[in-house]
Amino acid sequence: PQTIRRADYQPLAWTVTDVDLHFALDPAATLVRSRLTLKRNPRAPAGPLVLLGDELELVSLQIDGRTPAAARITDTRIEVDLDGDTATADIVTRIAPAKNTALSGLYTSRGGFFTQCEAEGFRRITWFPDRPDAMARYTVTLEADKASYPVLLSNGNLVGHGELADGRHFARWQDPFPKPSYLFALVAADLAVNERRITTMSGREVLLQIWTETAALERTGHAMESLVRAIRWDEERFGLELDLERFMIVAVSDFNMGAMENKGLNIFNSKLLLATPDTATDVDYESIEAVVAHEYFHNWTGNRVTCRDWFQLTLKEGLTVFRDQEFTADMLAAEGGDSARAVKRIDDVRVLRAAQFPEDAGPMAHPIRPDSYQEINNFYTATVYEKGAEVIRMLQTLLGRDGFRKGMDLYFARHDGQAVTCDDFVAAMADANGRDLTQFLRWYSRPGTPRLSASGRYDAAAQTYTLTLAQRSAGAADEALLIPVAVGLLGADGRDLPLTLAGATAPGTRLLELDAAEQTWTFTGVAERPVLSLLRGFSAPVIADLDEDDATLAFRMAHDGDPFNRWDAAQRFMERTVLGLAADAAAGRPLATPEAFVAAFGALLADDALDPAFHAQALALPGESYLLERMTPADPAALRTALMHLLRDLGKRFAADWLDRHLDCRVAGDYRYHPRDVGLRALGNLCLRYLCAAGELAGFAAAERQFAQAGNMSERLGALGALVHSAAPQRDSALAAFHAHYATDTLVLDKWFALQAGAWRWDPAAAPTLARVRQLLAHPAFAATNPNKVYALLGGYFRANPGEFHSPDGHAFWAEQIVALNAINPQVAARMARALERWRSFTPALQASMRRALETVAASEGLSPDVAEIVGKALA
Ligand code: DPP
Ligand code: ZN
Repeated sequence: PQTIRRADYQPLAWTVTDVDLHFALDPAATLVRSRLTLKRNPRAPAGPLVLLGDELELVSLQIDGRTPAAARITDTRIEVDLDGDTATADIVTRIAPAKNTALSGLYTSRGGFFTQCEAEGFRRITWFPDRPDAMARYTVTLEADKASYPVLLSNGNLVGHGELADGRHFARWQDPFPKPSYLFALVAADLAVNERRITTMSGREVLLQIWTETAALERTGHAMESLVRAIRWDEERFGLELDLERFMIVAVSDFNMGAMENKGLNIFNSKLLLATPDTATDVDYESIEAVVAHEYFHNWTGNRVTCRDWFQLTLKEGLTVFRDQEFTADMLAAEGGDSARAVKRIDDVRVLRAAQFPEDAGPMAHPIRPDSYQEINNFYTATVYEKGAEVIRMLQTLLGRDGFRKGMDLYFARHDGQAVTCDDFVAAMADANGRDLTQFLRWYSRPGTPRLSASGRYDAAAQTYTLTLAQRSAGAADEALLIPVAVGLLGADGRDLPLTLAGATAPGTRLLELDAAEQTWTFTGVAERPVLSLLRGFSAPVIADLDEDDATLAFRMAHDGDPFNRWDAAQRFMERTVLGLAADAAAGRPLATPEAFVAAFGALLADDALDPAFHAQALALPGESYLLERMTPADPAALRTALMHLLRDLGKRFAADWLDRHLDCRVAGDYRYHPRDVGLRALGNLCLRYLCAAGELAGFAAAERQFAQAGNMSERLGALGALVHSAAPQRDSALAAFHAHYATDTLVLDKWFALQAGAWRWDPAAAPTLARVRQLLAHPAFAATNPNKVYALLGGYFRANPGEFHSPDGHAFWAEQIVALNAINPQVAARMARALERWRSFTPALQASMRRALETVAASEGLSPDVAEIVGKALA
């Protein structure tokens, strides 16, 4: 496999100013005619015109009307030496969209044509300098059978349409903004539209459209509301306005990613667009709002200013994730106040810890701006996205909201219409604020999760508290990072003490800037021995190593004035408890939950002052994949035993309280997506989870009742999940009832697949989950060609069910499935392949079967670069 390096970047010798595309659409053989207007790049070393292709049939190539005498042509590359400063290339290509199961480039889905071009899909449509710094103006003509494909869409504005012979018709679109090829899109299908006109901040009227299959039209309302809110928010928070006359979103059922920000024509995986109370959970509603906003925000951060090369991916993704996180937080806070904002922060950190921390400790570890890759599709990672967003958040924390806004304004003033680098972004932040951010830039080149440790010393006589912070990064790099560390000090009554540092006093939280390996601060006027609350709001993406005893954790769990840290204290106490139990399980000792933990947990459960959404977060155990990562060696069976013990034990001991609280959480009236109701449903469902885990008959009955009477999907799925994650006798009949109710609803069936693939084995005599997963592979509603189905069933097993998956049988099954998926869809296969990359951290017995499975895949024939990179790096 070939390695691409960031250091090798060269500007294009020939740029494209205009592209004229013509598609004669046909599922079996689509003819693509392309005319490129070429210009020599005066700022680049001289070189040939380079066009890239992938699985294309070249029909003809002409330069300035003539077949070039000396073009060098391979399967993936055309090089032509050109004279002069301008040229025109005419290229005819034939492709087979119906055979394109990789879903990259132009493909068919349920009778329509759709595209996905990021990162390198455009070269699967036509020969092109397919890289993000080649920005051109596009005119696109689509021609297709009118009865089968009545709707023909592409980027920009509709400039012509009409009838053709033989029942065919055409539409011509022109995008006024130069764009890279990865933002090209077309759709040709039988679709219906939900549309709305709104007026933007400068008084322009714009048309918003959401296109879906007719039957799904009634499910587009929430997405439309979300889009309007996103447009308003970007105007208010960043002064950024929609720049198009028309903004379209199209839903598609077969899609590798969540959604794609093509200029003016976003294409969405239907699971992130379509929702009704009966088909979507509260979590789905929140994800849809966030992703609609995310893709819309890309219109500025990504499209108007794009990436120079793919190593800069976090330039647009980290920044846009940060923007969507802030948007969601503001939306939640508008209705649910600061507590709802804290819950959003907790959610985001849960994701970071569960997905990004393990990635950063394994063979795929990379800086948010990688230095090399083999297959760029493998670098749409939690590191580039979620850690990237944390890096942007730190900039806002350091510069303040206004300073950050000034930096954004300067970034657009300087770079609108350009393809730029992460350095350019940080330079705009630095210059707009008159601040040297050279040290901060190290966050862009440092892989691994830094560790932060703290030690405090209280001097009662001097009334001072001396805090020493130290940082450590894994690997060779010993240069210190600039880490913003928000701290508070708690008094014995649990309240924040005022913080005085060098004569200046802050009420509760103070931001320290740690910019050396070790640094000390002395707080004065500290009247009592304080308890430290470190890294409030998770002010930096680090692992904080705190040496707190049980009593301190229990104290912070009850009192920390920072809601994030209060939650985090509970998580730490839970982690300590679970890992202790897992060690006992691994050693064959009897399991007993420590009473100190039970007492602290009981107090938290009894706290009636807590907002329900926060309460649900605080009482939920840390995720299994996060815990597995914290365990040495990782022993999924022992961890599962520990988790089951703890859930059962807490469920039983507090059975009456869980039941009362469950009843208190009932929401009356019609479904609303509102933080208050969402929080109540989350807490009510969590109560059912503990009760059913404990095998409480009253819990089974309550879950069965809620399942039968549910007025919305959150209640229905919450109850079903509680039954499935238990030994309830109602388990199978509830699953069957759910299936019967939604038998023709493919999106909802994904939930049904995922739930079963993720099921724990509460009855030790029951068959392993693998048996059920194998059965479901043959279920008529399953299709290995549909990414959502694969993510639900195989992802639900490989990634969301470590306690069942990690066994020699599970690993052999994994190898078999990866080889099969590789032949269908390399991107999807590579995602699933990542489930074994951390194999070296497991117990020796599991390492052996994992290694065998990885070697089986590595040795298989026809391995895609996508999967080859993942297994190759794992085995290296
Ligand atoms: N569509 C994906 C996203 O928005 C990749 N750009 O993150
Ligand atoms: Zn994105």
